Amino acid sequence: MRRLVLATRNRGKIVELQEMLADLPLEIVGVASYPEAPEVAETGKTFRDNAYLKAKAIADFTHEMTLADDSGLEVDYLKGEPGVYSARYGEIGWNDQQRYEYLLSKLNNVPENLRKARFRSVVVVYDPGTGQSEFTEGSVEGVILTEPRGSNGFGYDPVFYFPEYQKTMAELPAVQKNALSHRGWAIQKMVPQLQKLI
Ligand code: ITT
Repeated sequence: MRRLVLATRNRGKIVELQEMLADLPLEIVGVASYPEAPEVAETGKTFRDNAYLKAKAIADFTHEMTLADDSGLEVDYLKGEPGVYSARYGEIGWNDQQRYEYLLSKLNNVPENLRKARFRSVVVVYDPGTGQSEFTEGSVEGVILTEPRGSNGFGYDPVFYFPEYQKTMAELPAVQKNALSHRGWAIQKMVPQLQKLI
């Protein structure tokens, strides 16, 4: 069976990606299986650039087909912040809760109609054998709440609200999040590409 390395160290992403890709005839391993693999600096200005940097660096090290996701939250009132800086928003060393509380503090007293936001994900699969890469994207629209709700998922999920479901991303069961999330859409589009590569 062909191996696919997930070029991510984010536990939340690893769990989701493993669930989403479980039906494919692939041996899926996390980058943690390669303890000497490099830490990849996300120096790109776009999700696409950073996804490619991660996939290529890990594939060059492992010589295996590699999938990377670069994703983040764009808040309209904050002109697209935190965007590519979502994982590094605020101070170094903060946890997810400290980061979303920081986001909420930036939106203090901002009315609901101005709290629109979206999650975006760019997924890339890089094949070191051919040097080819395939990109797919997904996004999902929502509203930033004033207080967190729910404990599923990770990152900004507790403050990202879907008006049509009347739930935050953190109140959705994993199966439902995976079916409608930014990463879920990007992976659904990537599956046919992966099937060609297998
Ligand atoms: P890797 O680079 O190792 O994959 P990372 O967490 O640094 O892990 P990114 O640079 O792509 O990954 O940053 C994505 C950040 O965007 C992530 O840390 C969360 O803060 C946020 N994010 C992305 N997808 C999310 C989701 O489904 N739910 C909540 N927050 C999400």
